[in-house]
Amino acid sequence: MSQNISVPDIGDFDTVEIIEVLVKVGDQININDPIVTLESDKSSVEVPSPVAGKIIELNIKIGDKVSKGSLLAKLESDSASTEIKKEAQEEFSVTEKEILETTNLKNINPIKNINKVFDQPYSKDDTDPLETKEWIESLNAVIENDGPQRASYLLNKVVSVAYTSGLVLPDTRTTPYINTIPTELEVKSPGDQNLEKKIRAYIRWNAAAMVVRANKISPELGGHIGTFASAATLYDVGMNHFWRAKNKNFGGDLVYFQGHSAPGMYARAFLEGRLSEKQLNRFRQEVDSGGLSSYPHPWLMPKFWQFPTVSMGLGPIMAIYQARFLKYLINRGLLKDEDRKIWVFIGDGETDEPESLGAISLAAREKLDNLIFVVNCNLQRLDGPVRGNGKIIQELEGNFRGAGWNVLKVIWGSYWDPLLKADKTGLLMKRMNEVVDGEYQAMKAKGGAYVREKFFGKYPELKKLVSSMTDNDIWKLNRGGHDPHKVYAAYHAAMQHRGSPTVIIAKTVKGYGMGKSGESINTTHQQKKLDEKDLLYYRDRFNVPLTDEQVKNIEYYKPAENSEEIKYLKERRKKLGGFIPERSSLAKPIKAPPKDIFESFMKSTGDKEMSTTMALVRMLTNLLRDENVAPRLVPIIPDEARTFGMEGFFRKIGIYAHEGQKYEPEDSEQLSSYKETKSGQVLEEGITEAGAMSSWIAAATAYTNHDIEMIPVYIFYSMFGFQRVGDFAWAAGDAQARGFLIGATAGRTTLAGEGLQHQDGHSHILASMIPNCVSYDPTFSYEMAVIFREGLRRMHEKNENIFYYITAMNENYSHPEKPEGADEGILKGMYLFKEYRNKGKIKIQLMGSGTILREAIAAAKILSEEYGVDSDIWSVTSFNELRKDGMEIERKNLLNPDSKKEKSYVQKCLEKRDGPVVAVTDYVRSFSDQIRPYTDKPFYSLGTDGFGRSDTRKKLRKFFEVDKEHIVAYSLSALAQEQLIGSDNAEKAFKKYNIDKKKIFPTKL
Ligand SMILES: Cc1ncc(C[n+]2csc(CCOP(=O)(O)OP(=O)(O)O)c2C)c(N)n1
Ligand SMILES: [Mg+2]
Repeated sequence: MSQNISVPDIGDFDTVEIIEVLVKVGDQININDPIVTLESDKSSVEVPSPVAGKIIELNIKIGDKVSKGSLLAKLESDSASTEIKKEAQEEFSVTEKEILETTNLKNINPIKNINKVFDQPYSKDDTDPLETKEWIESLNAVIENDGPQRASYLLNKVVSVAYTSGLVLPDTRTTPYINTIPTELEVKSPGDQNLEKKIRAYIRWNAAAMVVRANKISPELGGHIGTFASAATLYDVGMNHFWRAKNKNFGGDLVYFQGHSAPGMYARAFLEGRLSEKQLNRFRQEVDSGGLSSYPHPWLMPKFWQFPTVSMGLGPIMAIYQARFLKYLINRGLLKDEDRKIWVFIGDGETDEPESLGAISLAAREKLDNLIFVVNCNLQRLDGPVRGNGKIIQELEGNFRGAGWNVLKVIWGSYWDPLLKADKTGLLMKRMNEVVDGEYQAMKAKGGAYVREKFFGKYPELKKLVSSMTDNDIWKLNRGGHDPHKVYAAYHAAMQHRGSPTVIIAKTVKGYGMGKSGESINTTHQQKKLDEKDLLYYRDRFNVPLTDEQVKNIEYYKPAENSEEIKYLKERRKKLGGFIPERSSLAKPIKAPPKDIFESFMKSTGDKEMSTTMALVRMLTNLLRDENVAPRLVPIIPDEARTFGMEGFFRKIGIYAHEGQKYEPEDSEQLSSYKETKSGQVLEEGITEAGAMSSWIAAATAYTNHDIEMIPVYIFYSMFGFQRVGDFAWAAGDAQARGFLIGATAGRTTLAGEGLQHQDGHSHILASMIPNCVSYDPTFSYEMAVIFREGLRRMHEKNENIFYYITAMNENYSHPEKPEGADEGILKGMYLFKEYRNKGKIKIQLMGSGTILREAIAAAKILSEEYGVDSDIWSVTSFNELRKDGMEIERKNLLNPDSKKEKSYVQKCLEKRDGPVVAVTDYVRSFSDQIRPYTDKPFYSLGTDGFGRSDTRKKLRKFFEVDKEHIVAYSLSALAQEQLIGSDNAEKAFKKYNIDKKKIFPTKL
């Protein structure tokens, strides 16, 4: 049966042009195959076929203008069914089913299989304990007779009814200051506690010894002892029982280690035989290769560290988006679901960083039950207590619970269990609740007698409770994070939990075991020296089998290979699939797409005007037709797709949404409808550059973390790029990210109306600071195409560990044909775009980049026609790349004074060219100034130094003095300064163009 294919609703546009016809008569096409590409002045979008079949008639050609309803083609359909609708329906029903499953109370907050509510001791403030007892007994009766589900229902019902009658309800964000998991429900560790304790002691010792040794070599070196000392148990339980390594059968759990706990990871790797004593001795001495990096830096230890975490706050948010990206890969069918987990270790002080907690609601919304945070609450940060006047654990519990996380508090160790049980007054819990962190910290610094007095002494009943205990017994009352049983139980519960992410909030002691030298004191963080006495104390505290002499020599301790300890440690890791951390990649490279995908961009656009952003989006659309590239592209946008003309991607490849689409979008009839789907490809992040950047990093490092090469393309307002998330970009460099960052709406004068906060005139300078970031500021679509294609080849086919930053503009203009042989120059950073040879007497070298190159081109014409000045026009695609080349060559020449001097690429380009250089960009002058030393010529730069402001492009370019008139006038003045022409030419131009010589320099305006 024949069927018409017409233009669907195209939104805001009346008529649009057909720029590509993607089928021909006789083609057999599938449902959703693109028929034509339409382009408005803002974006291009493909029209998909609503049915499958054979094209029997084409009713349009390239260049035709069409509107909604215009007939495009006729097709002999395979079936007249409305398959799209059916497909959508199926997707919806699957999603709905899943939603029902995951919103099920049982999954979100598994009701524990308890028999009855624990007998609460009477509280002193209870005015009617008997009545309270009756309520509790009723609850117990429901639990026993009708089960916990019913009990939970009743409680919820009572609370909501109370709420509607206006009763002020208790604040339920937090729970009492005790462990979340009741003692009787703790799952016991199957491990050999005796051996594990010994292993932990050796690791602690070796970590501290390594730091002290480094510090002995030079006080400039050293590291941190106190942090790992507080976290050793938290790491060890994970290493011995939970964290599964990557191997040929399993993708591996991913663990984000707290940056400055690195010594502990090295110390364990030493026992495992992965690091030698020699390597430990080279902690923080990396220059002569083979040293161990201060913190987790994949760039410096590419076979070991996976995640750069030491800049506080980046680890947690990157990990959240990592967990989300893992689900994305699974939902898109690119990875199989192996129930891998992402574990994240952060300090309690680190939670002050907005990035640490800023994305926790996303984690809950996305139901990231593959994510487990462990917050090590040692109550201290660098200078002092984290919340001296409050309780960080309670504060975090409130935040995470409020966001929808499963919260497991591990506050008290097993030694407290009998006391809590024995207390019939309720005062112990009351006291636990009322003591603030500043006091808790002081108690661990001051000993058992102090605790008896200050903690238990407040209430006579509590003092009595511990009257039979010695001060030492009281001192031994341990904190949950140091108790392997409690930690195991929490980890186990976290592993079982489904439907939301889990946070384990563990209470520990900073500098645990360091005694007077650094246990729970305000200066613990920076303690990197331990004198002999301190070392002997530390050895004794953990029973490390070293002689006094060995301790004095700060020897490491490693039991023999066939010792029980080493055998156990290795056997545990073998069971868990290998060692952690370990960085590797088995990803297959992606074959760069054939040239023809980019061919159309090499031609002139004639009268047709477009922006480089549009050209890029078109390029991406073309790439989605390449079978190798298409599935791996990850377009990432923080709520600006429409600004960049990318809304066509919504329908074409879908927006990733783990629950699919539970609503019919308002614009469902339109070609660019807002389509959310479980297998969606676009990551529409909302207004979070930090989140989008974290997603980009996850995708850009998928080749190592998931063994699959992905091509992330993150498009953002260039002003909200490096300036906003510069530290992430730096971390991306460290992590060896591969992918594209696109700074759109770039250029101080090109993003006209938006004003000071939006107009970027320096992102390239910021990008230039990252050693493995390759950056370009192209003007024409063929430059963009050549650069993008090379980026694909270098990063994703050749696997170079670099990433690209490319600026794209929103100014529409026509694009010329690519000059013959320009490719090499485009990639190296400059090429001769055009040469004026009218009079052949006086010459000037005009350089420009981005949209301002066009001002230079216009200026060259004026200079030639009106002033008889010839010019060479250079399109500088990358001042940054030219600078890198220049620096390297200069260094080489300095190192080899006797050898023939090599020339930098800039020198080679200019050596046979006459006249001074005038370089002009839409960026601050220091951008083009970078190549000043390599030109061997007088050099004048024009740029947009100063704060932006809103106005038209024309006025802004005049204001910043980068318009064609200023280029002409300043060029003439430069030639006069070089005594190549008289100054009257420049004066004439200043007058002609009304250039106010008294105008204040724009940086001061
Ligand atoms: C962004 C950033 N700011 C500052 C620092 C310096 N710094 C390193 S550790 C630290 C204190 C960390 O305290 P916490 O997170 O509680 O970790 P702990 O050592 O107590 O486990 C600070 C301020 C940093 N690494 N990163
Ligand atoms: Mg801390």
